[in-house]
Amino acid sequence: MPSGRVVIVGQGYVGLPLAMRAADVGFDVLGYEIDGDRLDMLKAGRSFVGDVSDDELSTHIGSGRYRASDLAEDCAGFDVAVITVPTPLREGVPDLTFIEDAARLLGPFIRTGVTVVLESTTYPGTTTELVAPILGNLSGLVPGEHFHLGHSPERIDPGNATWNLINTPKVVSGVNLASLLAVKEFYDQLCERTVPVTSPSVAELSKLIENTFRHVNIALVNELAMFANQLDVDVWEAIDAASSKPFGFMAFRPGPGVGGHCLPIDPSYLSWKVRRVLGQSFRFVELANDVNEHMPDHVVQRVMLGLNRHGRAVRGSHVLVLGIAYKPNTSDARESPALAVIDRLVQLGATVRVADPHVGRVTLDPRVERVDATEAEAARADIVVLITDHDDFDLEAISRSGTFIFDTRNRIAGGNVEFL
Ligand code: SAJ
Repeated sequence: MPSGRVVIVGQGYVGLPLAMRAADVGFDVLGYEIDGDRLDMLKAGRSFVGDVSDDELSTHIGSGRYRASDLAEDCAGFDVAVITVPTPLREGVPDLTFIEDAARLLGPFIRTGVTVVLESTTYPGTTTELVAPILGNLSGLVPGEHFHLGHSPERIDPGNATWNLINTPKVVSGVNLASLLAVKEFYDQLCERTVPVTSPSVAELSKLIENTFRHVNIALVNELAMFANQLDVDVWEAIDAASSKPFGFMAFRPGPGVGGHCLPIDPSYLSWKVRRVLGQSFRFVELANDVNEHMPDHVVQRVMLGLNRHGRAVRGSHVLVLGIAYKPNTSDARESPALAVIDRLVQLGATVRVADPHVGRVTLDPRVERVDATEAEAARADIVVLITDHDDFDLEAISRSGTFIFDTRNRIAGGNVEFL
């Protein structure tokens, strides 16, 4: 039975599941969270992370294995500390202030023999060039020599019913062999399989490769979809046919754009590093960004053309948008292409109603009305635009309305439907 004190800095969709797993296996866990609302919820045993239930959180609070805090002194005495804070972009530039703040928080509490791990997604070199000096300077100890330091990329896919922290292989690294072994030892107690690599930079790059691979391939099929539509070839059927190849192919499908907390952001950490250090452009990433960021405009253009064929201008038309979330069956609207499509349609003078049962409060133009996705609502519209294909949308009812539908996910059959 593992024992020891674990501090996890950042209790979001990565940090809270990690905290729960560490408590599950026997560690005493301190979840450090600076957001007051989140902290209040955690202390009350209420989870704001879909993959963590209130029961699980309350059980660990009740057993004394988990507590949440925003007091720096509560981090004292840790054996293992994991940094799971956001790494956003600010005007296209990586923002590592949360990582820096976390390192400054932990630095004074570093003791000989402890282990610190960075999980946040970032460009190669962050662990050794940014985190290590802060920890070393604040503790007076030497990373790798007096305490262990490494990087282990997060692979949490919120809502994924198949793959989770336990059964997803975990890449682990250390600034030296002793650190690698210490980081590996920690995660071997949490995960079924760890994947040691020779340096934190390799671990950091591996994560960026995973998401850049998706971003670039999604951009490929998005650009292909725009051309195939003009060539009057069904790209969706062609991708399905290509998928029959049992080797050497992975299907990606066109969409209204790329949202979420990973794909629109992570690849730009790589291209920024290449430009900053090498003075060169990572053309695949920059091109993929251009294509994927263009998709909301392409959707609006197709809506305009569709309305035009039905003798209507966008201005004054009633548009029902189905979906706000960035991908199906999630409440997450971060970077969602739906937000850009809605804004552009409002700017063009359309009356826009939006249906998304998963997404709660979200900032929309005050003229946009939230409605239910019903046949009646579809019948009131001049066009229905499917952006996010949530499983609980009754798409047959929407199609029965007879209203012209622009389907960006190729989910609806019918003579009144056009797709991306
Ligand atoms: N998308 C497409 N076409 C596709 C796949 C996705 O347009 O063929 C769009 C989605 O609609 C969404 C965006 O791209 O707007 C991102 O979709 P995603 O399936 O990549 O989902 P994410 O952003 O939640 O990615 C996460 C990542 N997980 C981690 O970073 C730990 C990613 O590495 C996973 O591969 C992905 O989940 C997954 O497989 O579910």
